[in-house]
Amino acid sequence: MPSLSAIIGRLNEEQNLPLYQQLQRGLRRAIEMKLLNPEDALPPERDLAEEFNVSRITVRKALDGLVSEGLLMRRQGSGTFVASRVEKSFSKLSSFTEDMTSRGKTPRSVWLRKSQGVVSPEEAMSTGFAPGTPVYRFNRLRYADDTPMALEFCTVPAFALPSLEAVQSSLYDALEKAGNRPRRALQRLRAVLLTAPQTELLHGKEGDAGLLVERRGFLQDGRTVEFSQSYYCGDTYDFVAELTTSE
Ligand code: 16G
Repeated sequence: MPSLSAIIGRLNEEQNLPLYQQLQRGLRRAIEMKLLNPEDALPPERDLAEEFNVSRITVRKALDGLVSEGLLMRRQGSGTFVASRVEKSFSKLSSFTEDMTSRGKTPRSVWLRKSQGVVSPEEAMSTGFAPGTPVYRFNRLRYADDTPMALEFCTVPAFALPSLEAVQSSLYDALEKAGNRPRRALQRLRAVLLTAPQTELLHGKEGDAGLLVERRGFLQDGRTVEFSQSYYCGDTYDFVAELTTSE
């Protein structure tokens, strides 16, 4: 990578714009013009401060702003990188854990709720479960490394798992072990406005556009084994599908 000052130019005390904003503007432009690419590592803050002849506090402030805009990401212990959008296949029946692992990221979840009960009227409508069917519910905030990626609500019929505690890090692993991993699924995607609590969890900004992906998974014999709703920040995901003509 060429030196950043060669890309961005020198910062100028004389300008009306504060130095940290000049640095931010330069980095933003460099990312937009693809002079800096996803996953490129930025030099350490100390080196940037020296290169641009500003204090480390100025550099830190500039980078903090770009991290919260989602243009940069920090990885603990290894520095600051240009953020990459996650491409997710819309035609593969994969799990969050598999999606993230295949991209070299470490999946992690923060549990918000794990409970058992009977199917709610709303769940009964989306799953076809008869009223009274025992279910497990899993609500997690899902991370790739240190970045929150999705807020997920899953409902699984109790017959599909040996216990509530069977799900530790991956729901699909637990279903697989029980011989009940979904083999087919229906999926629907729609744009949503994230609510204030959702944006807070996903580190977004109020009014951010989000994506809601709902999946209903089926066993080989046609029984529903999963109903899940996943909320993503609109700017972190690209959903990609391969289309072919039917012969
Ligand atoms: C994905 C699935 C979700 C499934 C979860 C299992 C989409 C849109 N949704 O997030 O339906 O419950 O993976 O992940 O892909 P896990 O096995 O890592 O818990």
